[in-house]
Amino acid sequence: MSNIEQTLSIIKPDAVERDLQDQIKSEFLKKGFEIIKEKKIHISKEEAEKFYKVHETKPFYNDLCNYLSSGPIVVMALQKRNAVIDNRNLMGATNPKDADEGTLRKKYGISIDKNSVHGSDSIENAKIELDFFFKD
Ligand code: IDP
Ligand code: MG
Repeated sequence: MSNIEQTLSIIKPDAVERDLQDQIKSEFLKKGFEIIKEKKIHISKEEAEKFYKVHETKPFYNDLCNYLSSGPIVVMALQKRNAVIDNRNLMGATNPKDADEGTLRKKYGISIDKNSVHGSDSIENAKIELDFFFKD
């Protein structure tokens, strides 16, 4: 099988603040993801604006960037077959209210903005987002 992929996962400030990172990481491992790279960081508002640039025209952009830079986050490169889509499925819908039972956002998310995890939405964006945090 050659469709081994890597995707970017972020454990967002609301989850780090509640000390959920080990629990969330164990959920990834249980589903067969390998955590290839990992770091805990606290990004600036400017970095958050760069990361979320695709959303710059959205009404929630400013709040989103304030939020992602509001506290420490854990960024990870996750690897498995079909990592991008499998991670999106494990995360669940953007709004925890709409997320299916058993998904990370259903279990841990508080609200549409404090939804505990980020995951790349395509193979192409996964490469861009992994480079953003791990290229050095
Ligand atoms: P995703 O994280 O499920 O890929 P996106 O549409 O890419 O969702 O939005 C990025 C992030 O912006 C979401 O995870 C969420 O935290 C926040 N967000 C999305 N839509 C809204 C909204 O309507 N109000 C407030 N925050 C939002
Ligand atoms: Mg997205």
